Amino acid sequence: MDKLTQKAEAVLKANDRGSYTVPSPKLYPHQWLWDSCFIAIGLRHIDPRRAATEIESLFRGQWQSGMLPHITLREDSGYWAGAGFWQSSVSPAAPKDVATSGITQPPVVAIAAEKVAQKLPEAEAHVFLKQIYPKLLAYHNWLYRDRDPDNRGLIVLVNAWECGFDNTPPWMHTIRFLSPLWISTFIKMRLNGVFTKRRRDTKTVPAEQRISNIEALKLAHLAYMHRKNDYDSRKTISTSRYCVEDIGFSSILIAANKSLLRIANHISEDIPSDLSYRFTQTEKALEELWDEETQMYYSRNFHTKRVLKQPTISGLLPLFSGAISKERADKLVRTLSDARQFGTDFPVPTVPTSSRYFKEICYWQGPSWINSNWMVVHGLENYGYKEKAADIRQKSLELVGKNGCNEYFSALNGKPLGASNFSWTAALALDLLKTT
Ligand code: 9WN
Repeated sequence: MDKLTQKAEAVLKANDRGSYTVPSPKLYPHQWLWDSCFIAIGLRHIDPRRAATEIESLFRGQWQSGMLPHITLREDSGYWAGAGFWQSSVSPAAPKDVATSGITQPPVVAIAAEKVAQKLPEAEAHVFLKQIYPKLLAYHNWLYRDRDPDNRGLIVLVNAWECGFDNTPPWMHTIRFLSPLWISTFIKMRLNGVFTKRRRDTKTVPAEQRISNIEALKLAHLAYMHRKNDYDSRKTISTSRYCVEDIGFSSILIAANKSLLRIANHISEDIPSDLSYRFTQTEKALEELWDEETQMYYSRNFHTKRVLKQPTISGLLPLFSGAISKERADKLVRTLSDARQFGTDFPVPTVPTSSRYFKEICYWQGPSWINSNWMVVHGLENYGYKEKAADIRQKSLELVGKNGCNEYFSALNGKPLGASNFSWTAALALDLLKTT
């Protein structure tokens, strides 16, 4: 076995909690939605049954409404936004026997389920998909029913945590003036230190590599407002100004919708026609988020329809959706390869280096992450850019091979950043290695 495989397998083993895997034992001691999906995609190469369990375990947290929460919580973990913070029981739709968060995360799950099934013996794959399909369907139904109030096909997010790229510039721009009284009082009373003590991440990782206290408190405020609405998405969307039609989320959803259609076909089920119509709407609606002037896709404020013109890697994810034209794809690939934008020595930066928001070592504001690289690689393959895809695949593997399974890396010099032994880095490195 080569060294990288050994290292990655060891990380996944150490972070395994039986039926699910924690992203990082110290920093993230619960089960996260898109993390478990990426983890299952890698685990399928080692133990496809365990990978299937990783997906199945996510659904312990599914709400009666169909919502899949971004965190399914364990007790007494010390994570600052735990069960007492979310109080999921305020919603009658929340599961009774397990505490969860009240928001979702990028819908990678149907993609992961399809990929895991490909590695199971056919009879087992059939049983797995049969059993998981109604739950996946309920989740996609919830996204369209509760998060697409205008029936346009673009999913509305109520918190930056939902997009997965937490402190990404367009979201931080959206909440720049959000200043509830409790946060200003908090600042006036110089309580910063109190919150810093509650945070585990800045104890293990230098603070300048993480989301700032103020940004995190603002996201906590958005979560609190949503909780006050008993996590009723329609209420929150109609009352909150901080709602975003997120380009990354909808791009991933398109890819996931396609997986769901193939899963349905595999087990001879029919997706309800009104839902499959909504799928096609999302594909068409991506075009609304294209900006001719800068030749890029952006997220948009749901209420004002103002485009959030802070370029990020999410604007490249329409490649992953496979739903844009070849002409648009060509333009994105040009931007991806441009040395002044995304074409760094250790690609792909989450924010282009030319942007005034680029920060080399700060979380989702510049560093290269293996999950976004994985989506870019598949996006390039969708459009036949084989060499470019192979190049990013190779560079991602080198990053992990040389530096370890860190959470993220400097896009300028490859320096490992964030948590070490991070599960999805290990899992997706395995997948990148095994699927060449
Ligand atoms: C909040 C677990 C998660 C990832 C997210 C990443 C980070 C949490 C946090 O960690 O978010 O959900 O505490 O910062 O931004 O993408 O799923 O790895």
